[in-house]
Amino acid sequence: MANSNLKLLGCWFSPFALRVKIALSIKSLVYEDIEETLNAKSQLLLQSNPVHKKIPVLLHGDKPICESTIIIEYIDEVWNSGPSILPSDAHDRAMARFWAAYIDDKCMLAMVKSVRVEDAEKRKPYLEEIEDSLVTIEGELQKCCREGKGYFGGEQIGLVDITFGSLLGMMGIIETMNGRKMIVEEKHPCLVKWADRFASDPNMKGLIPEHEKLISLMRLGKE
Ligand SMILES: N[C@@H](CCC(=O)N[C@@H](CS)C(=O)NCC(=O)O)C(=O)O
Repeated sequence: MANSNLKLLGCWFSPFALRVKIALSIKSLVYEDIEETLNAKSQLLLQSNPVHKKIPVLLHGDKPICESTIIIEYIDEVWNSGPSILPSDAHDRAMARFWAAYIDDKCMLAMVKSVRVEDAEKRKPYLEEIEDSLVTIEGELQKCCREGKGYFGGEQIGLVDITFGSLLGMMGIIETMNGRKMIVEEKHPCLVKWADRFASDPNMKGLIPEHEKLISLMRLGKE
């Protein structure tokens, strides 16, 4: 959809910016993708998100919207140019928000901590936390699969899919760092299929950051 007057302040490697890009793609919205540098934040970013000073920020005209999940919900409310990202039923919507919060509070937090820790021994408890949360997320996805749904959101990518799917790049980094797969067929059969489906969904075209680029960035950050 042309002329939507949208700008996204983001970073190519950010899972949070990726979430917004996926939502914009689902709604077929054209936007200006503004790549920020986080070591020297632009005046536009500081003005647009003076509280957290973080990306992503979506500018709709001159109005800024901050925080990835809030931005996704905003996009879903304002544009009906594609499938709904949140369910129409209030209880289903509450459950989608619950699982998105679980993924961020349990899985993502442990993932971020594990990436930051150099010592492999000290990393172990975080890897265990990630594994526990993956079992829980697999359990929820199995319920969706039994109902014949391909995604947490049903037949289309929804809020929970976006939230977890945006972490697959970081999961790849963790797998490389630790020399083993985290999402495996024996423990997470539905998640394995879901991850393939998610990555090859037309809405994801051109959005997934290259694994090698992410690894180089992480190595640079640790030097
Ligand atoms: N809760 C925020 C997190 C956003 C976030 O952590 N962004 C990072 C980049 S991935 C950032 O801007 N960091 C800059 C900083 O912390 O100064 C969201 O969901 O949008």
